[in-house]
Amino acid sequence: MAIFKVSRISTKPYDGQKPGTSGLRKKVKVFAQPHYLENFVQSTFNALTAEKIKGKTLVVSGDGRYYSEEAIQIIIKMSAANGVKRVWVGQNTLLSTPAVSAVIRERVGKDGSKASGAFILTASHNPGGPTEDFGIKYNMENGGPAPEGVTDKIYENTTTIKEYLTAEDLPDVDISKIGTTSFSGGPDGEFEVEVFDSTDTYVKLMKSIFDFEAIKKLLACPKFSFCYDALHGVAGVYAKRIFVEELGANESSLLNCTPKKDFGGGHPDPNLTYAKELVQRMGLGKTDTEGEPPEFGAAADGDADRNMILGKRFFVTPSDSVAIIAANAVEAIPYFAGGLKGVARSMPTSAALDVVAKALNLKFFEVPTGWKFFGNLMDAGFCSVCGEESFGTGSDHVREKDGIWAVLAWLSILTLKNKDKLNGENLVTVEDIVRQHWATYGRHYYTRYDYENVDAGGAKELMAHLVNLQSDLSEVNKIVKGVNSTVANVKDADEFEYTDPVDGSVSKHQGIRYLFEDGSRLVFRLSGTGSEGATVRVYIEQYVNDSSKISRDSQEALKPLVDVALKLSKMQEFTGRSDPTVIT
Ligand code: VG1
Ligand code: CO
Repeated sequence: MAIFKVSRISTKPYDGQKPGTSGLRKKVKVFAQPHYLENFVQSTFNALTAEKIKGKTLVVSGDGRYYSEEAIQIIIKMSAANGVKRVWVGQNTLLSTPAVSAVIRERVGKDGSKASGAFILTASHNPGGPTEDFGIKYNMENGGPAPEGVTDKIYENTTTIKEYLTAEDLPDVDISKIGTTSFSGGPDGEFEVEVFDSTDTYVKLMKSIFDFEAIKKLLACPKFSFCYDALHGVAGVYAKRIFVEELGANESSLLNCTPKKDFGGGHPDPNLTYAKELVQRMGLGKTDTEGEPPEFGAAADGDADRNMILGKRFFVTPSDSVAIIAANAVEAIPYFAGGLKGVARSMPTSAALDVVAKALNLKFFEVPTGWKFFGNLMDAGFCSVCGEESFGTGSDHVREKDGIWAVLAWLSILTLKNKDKLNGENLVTVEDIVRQHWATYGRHYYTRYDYENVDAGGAKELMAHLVNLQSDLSEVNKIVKGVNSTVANVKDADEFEYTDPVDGSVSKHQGIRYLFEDGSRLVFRLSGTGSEGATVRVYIEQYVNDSSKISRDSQEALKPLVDVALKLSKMQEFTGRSDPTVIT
C-alpha cells in the first residue's frame, strides 16, 4: 500500500473565482494556471469546514470534458491531504450531473458508507476543448448545488487564500478501471479511491420511478419511432444503457452518444440552434429530411441535466413541457401516483405551470434562475416537479434537473395516452398532447433572445437603463405605444427578489421585469454561466386563452412584444447587435 505525506503549498489569490448561476466556469487556460483549481478546491474545503470533510466520502466526476482527467487527479490528492477518507469516481471521470446527485443520495459503499458531497466537473452547455470552457461546482449532502451562503463563503476564501494542502507523492489513480485503490498516510491514516460504474445507481433509480415494461411496449410499437441526441456529452452513456439496453430502442436511434472531450467541436446545448442534426432529423430543419421523421426526439446538454423535447416537425417549449409533465404526472408516472406535493418554476419560465397548479390546486413557487433554489423546497416536502425555461426539468427524485428523466417522463405520458392504441391504430402524438394542453389551459407564447458574448460594460449599462426606466411607467407606456399600439399597457415593473420560504434567505437583483395588463411579461437578465464578456437574455411571454388564437406561429404572435423589448432596452445602442445569437 502506497504511503503518502501531506504538503502545504503557498499560493496567492486569483481574481474572479466567484461561482455563477451554477459553479465556476472559465476557459481551460485559466483553470490550468498554477494553483488556480487548487485555490478553488481548498477554498471550498475551508468553507465547508473540517467537520464536513474529515473522514468523509466525496464524489468527484463530471461530463468528461477536456481537463477533467487532470482536475480529478488534483482533487484526489487534495482530498487525501485534507483528511477525506474516500473519493468515489465514475469510470473514465464520467457521471452526469443528475447521476452525481443520485449517487450522493442513494449509493451505499461496501462498508455501508454514503457520500457527503461532490465536486462536479462540468461547464454544462458551454463548449469544451483546450481553448474552451471547464467548470467546477460543489454539491451538498442532499445532492443539490451548494446554496448561496456556501458559494459566497467559498468566494470570500478565494480572495484571501495563502496555502493549500495536497499529497504530492500520491500516485495518479487509474480511473479507467473499476475497483478500489487504498493508500495510507494523511490526517485520517488511510485513504481510498473507488472507481465505479457510471450508470448503475442512476438506472436503478429510474427503474424505481417509471414503468419500464410499459414504456418498452410503446418503443416496440411499429407506429412509434424515437431519436435521441446526446450532442457528444455524458448523456450518451446513460442513453445507451437505458433506451437501448433496458427499453429496447434501436441503436440507430441514438445520435452523438459517445462522449467526447470537446463535444465534437460543437456547442452541447439542446436547443433549435445547436442541436442541428436532431432538428433536421425531426423535420424542423431548413430543408426537408429524407423519409418520415421520428414520432419523438430529444436532446441533452454536456452534463445531461438539460433536455429538449421534440415531436415530428414540432417543438415543445421547456415552459410547456414542465406544465404538461405536471398535469399528467400522477396518472403517467408511478413515482407520483400518491399525488404531487407542489410545483415550482424559475421566474423567467412562462406561467404555463401556474395555470396547471391553480387548476389542480397544487402548492406553487416562483424562484430565481438556477436549480439551487428548488432544493430547499424539495427538502421541506413542498415540491415534486419543477422546471426552467432553459431546457431544465426535474423532480424531487434528485436535487438537480435531469435530462434523461424528462425524456422518460414524456415517454410515460405518450405511453399513457396510447395505452389502447398499440395494436396498429394511429398514435396520439407529441403535438396532439401539446395542442390538447393548450385547449384546456390556454397557451403561453414564449421566446428567449440571447445576445452572447457582448461587451460587459454595454450590457451593464443596458441593465441600469432598464432599472432607471422602471421609475416612470407613463414614460414606459409612451415608448410601448410608440412601437405598437396593440400591445397592452405595462402595469408594473420591478427587479425580482426572492425570500426562501424555508430558510428566509433573500436573493436580490434576480432579473428585471416588465409586467403588462394582459399578463404578458418581458424579463431581462445577465447570464451567470458565461466565461467571456456578458450574455444578455431577454424573455418574452404572452398568454392567450381564446381557443381561436392558440394556433399561431409563436415568433409571429410575439413580434409586437419583441419589438417593444428591443426598443425599451435600446438593445442595439448598448450592445451594437442588431440580431440575437440564439433564439429559443
Ligand atoms: C443558465 C440558465 C439557467 C440554468 C443555468 C445552469 O443560467 O438560464 O436557467 O439553471 O444556465 O444550467 P444563466 O445564468 O446563464 O442564465 V446548466 O445545464 O448550464 O448547469
Ligand atoms: Co447542464
